[in-house]
Amino acid sequence: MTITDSPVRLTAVDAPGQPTVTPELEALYRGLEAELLVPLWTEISGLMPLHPTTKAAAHLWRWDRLVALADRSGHLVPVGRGGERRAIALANPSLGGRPYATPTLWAAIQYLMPGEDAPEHRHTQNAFRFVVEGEGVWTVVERDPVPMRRGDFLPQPGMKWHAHHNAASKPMAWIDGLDIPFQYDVESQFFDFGRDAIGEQERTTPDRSRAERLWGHPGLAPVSAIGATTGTPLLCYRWEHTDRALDDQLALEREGYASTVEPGHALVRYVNPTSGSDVLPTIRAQFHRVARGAETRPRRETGSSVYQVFDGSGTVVVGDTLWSVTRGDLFVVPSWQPVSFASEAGRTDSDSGALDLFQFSDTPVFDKLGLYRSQEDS
Ligand code: GTQ
Ligand code: FE2
Repeated sequence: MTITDSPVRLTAVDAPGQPTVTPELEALYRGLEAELLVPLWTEISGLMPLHPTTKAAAHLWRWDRLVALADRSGHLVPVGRGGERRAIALANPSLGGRPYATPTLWAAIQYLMPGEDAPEHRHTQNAFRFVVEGEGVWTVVERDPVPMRRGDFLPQPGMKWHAHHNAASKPMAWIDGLDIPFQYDVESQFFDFGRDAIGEQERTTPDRSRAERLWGHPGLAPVSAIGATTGTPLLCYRWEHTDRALDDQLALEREGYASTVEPGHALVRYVNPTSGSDVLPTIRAQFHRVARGAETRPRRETGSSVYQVFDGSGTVVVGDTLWSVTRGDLFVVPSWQPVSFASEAGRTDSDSGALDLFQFSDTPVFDKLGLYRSQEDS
């Protein structure tokens, strides 16, 4: 290889901490380039910054625009084997046009027309669905049909067979979250195609899944089935439970008990009923309720999050960026960017005046590797 073919480019600069620029130094740098070598002293501030310097941008997508484009896709793009899903991913503006909401997380709107089926497959990527509006789609996980309705959170650990089926007479939209970018970067992905059509038995649309009948009773685990699973065995966390848990936290606070993370801010995490830990090995999911007129303190953490406004209206501040948000809007909070929320009573469409936010993040990855840090800014 000649020097001009080398992808390594070293520039001698006259700067503090850098060696004096001489013809000999230039010759050394050409020699290093030719051998594909890079010295630390030219790279250190970029490679080893004092705190996370994110490649991702804080960005907001409006739900009404996403739904309009998903609906157009519904009329133009069939769902079937090969393309697999009518899913449209958020592409962070600072990540080179790739379908990455953050450096580790995929977030997409998925859309099924009346009567449509998305074919069965399985993959190592961990996934979940969250429903901000509508009903009528059943996701069939390991041949267990699970109905999806507004407010429901449906985790789906890696390598479980899954298909989706719209049994209703209307189209339905929901969001998907997956660890696709993370698994792409660490090169861990496997994918298998399943049956082209789900069985007749799975077209039945029971009100509750088998997973819920086994695992969906508070504080109780079926002794016949206790055992280690990767990710949660409970395939749906219903809105009525989430709503009540948040309501109770705020009610207890009003009664004088310490029950919220901070005044007016109720927060729950979706957990694996067998262990109390995160529902998926790479993804944490949480739900925030900011009471009418309340605001949260700016907080930052390592790792990135995607939020969807579930109900209400308010303002969100991420670093220097401020958005007015309303139902369905999706936004990204990059690593180590301070984020705070305020509900906006008066402008709200929710009954309570609260701002309800669904959040998912890559925190379990950071947690397991000892890289998690958080900080409150005052
Ligand atoms: O529904 O199975 O948004 O496999 C991306 C990949 C959804 C799914 C996505 C998937 C799915
Ligand atoms: Fe999938």
